[in-house]
Amino acid sequence: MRHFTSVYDLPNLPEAIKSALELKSNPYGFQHLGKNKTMVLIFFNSSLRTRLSTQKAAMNLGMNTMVLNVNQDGWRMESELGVVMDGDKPEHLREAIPVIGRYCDIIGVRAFANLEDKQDDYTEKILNQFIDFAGVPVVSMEAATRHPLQSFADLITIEEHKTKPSPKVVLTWAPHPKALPQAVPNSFVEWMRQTNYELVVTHPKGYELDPQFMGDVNVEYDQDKAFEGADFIYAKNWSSYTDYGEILSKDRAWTVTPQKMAVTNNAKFMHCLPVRRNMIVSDEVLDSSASIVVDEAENRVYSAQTILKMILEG
Ligand code: SN0
Repeated sequence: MRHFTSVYDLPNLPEAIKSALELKSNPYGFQHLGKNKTMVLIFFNSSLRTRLSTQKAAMNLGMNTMVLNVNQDGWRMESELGVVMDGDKPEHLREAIPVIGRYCDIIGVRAFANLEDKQDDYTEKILNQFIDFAGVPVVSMEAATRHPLQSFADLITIEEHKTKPSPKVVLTWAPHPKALPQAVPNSFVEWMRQTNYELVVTHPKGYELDPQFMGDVNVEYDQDKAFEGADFIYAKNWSSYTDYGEILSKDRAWTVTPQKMAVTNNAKFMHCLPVRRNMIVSDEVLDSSASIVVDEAENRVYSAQTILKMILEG
């Protein structure tokens, strides 16, 4: 594996899960792999878990890390090719990316969807420039359309908590005050489709995800019905894909509450975090023993470490 941007970059998913669980029980066994190697983490957007867990993963493997918050600490970056750079962006990605590549062995990059131009976002304009110009392996730390390190951690977490071989997993839309990208739900569906779990997606009309990610996954527009007998509830807000980037609903009837959880099979509650309390999920659910959001966040270390280990070995 050279770059990691989606589940399709993994040669073997069950092997990757096994490797992640082994690293979790023996995190420091491969420090020789990262000796004298450097990872640079580039953030175009905010981060807490991704920043810390990816650095921790790299350090567990003996690597050094450097972090740059573009647009805050660095020069503002132009990403359009062929433009006259007479505005407020002094540096072009076309130079910045290969320069960063000369300073390190792996680049991690976070570049969210801008939610203005569907075409720009869904062709992964920024991530692909990194892949084209970095000269070193590139790891997505959430791009415009996918968040693969998150989905991998989600899968590891379900594997640890499941009590039957093929649990019922429900991805539910939930309300939020801001327009958010589709990256987390797209990716979650993409990874779940590689398993033998029963996957159901529930959301209000108008929030249909890109068919490229959904394939033949079952959509149940009635959230209560979707929750029946579920073993895992994965909540997430996203903005509309068809009405691109629009907020069509802030209906708090979709907030995950104890009443909704009552029809599940004692389901565990999951969210990638950060989570808006009493918008996405009520305090009672998030503070209950059903919530495994912190376990999920912990597993971000081992999803990242598995990927970095594979790249270093490659
Ligand atoms: C991001 C998203 O893609 O939805 C990152 C999730 C890992 N989430 C947010 O930007 C939340 C921001 C907010 O205002 O709640």
